[in-house]
Amino acid sequence: MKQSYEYFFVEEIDSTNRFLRDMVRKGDVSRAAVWASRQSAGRGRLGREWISPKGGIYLSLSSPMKVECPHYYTAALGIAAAEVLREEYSDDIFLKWPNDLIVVKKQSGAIHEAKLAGILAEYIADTPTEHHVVIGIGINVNTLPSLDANIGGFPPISLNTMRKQETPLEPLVKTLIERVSGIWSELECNPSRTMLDVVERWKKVTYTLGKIVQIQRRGGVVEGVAK
Ligand code: BT5
Repeated sequence: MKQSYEYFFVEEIDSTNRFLRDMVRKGDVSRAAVWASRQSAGRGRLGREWISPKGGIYLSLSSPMKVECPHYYTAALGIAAAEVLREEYSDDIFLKWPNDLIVVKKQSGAIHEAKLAGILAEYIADTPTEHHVVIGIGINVNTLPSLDANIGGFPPISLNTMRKQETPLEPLVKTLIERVSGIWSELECNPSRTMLDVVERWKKVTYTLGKIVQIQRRGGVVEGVAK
């Protein structure tokens, strides 16, 4: 059964994840989506910054966490975003494990990878009722942030640079919320079957399968081929 999600739009906020996390912690909302036109202090992982000017999508969703493995919620959001962006815009868009959406192009034999979107997942245990996830995605749509080339990582790319035209934000945000809340509702109602479904859908949009990956663990870095 599809759960209903409360929906909030704000013109500017420091961080949609911070805003939604605080509301969830206070018990004001449980299943909700917050979309902002811009963020003044957008957050990446490990204290990094997400540059968030007007023209991009900054969206966070929250849900009670029903399955034991919270990573399925993050994967589901990444899969939903990759599916929607691939269906609407380009097959060159992939989900790169664990939290990036990248565009991969072959040009004169060389492979170019650029970052279109990033995902930030937070798990909240100190809510008045049950545990929650708050997961946000930032997508470069009609704006291309300039990044310090010395930081490393992928160069940024936007839908605008790929398509050479502006993309209306609101229909894309609504489609994303629909798709994510659909999979999350399934995770709540039918966890075992949906977890299998998430893995199958992930295989269709991932760029990591068959590639060498490194996993940071307590005992050091483990390297292997993603299967
Ligand atoms: C991420 O972190 O990729 C997660 C970004 C999540 C942003 C969303 S927006 C809605 C919600 N509210 C928030 O406050 N956050 C979430 P990470 O893998 O740590 O990548 C951060 C790195 O990406 C930075 O250090 C830069 O190198 C680069 N970067 C920053 N802004 C970028 C942008 N707009 N496009 C591409 N790369 C960017």
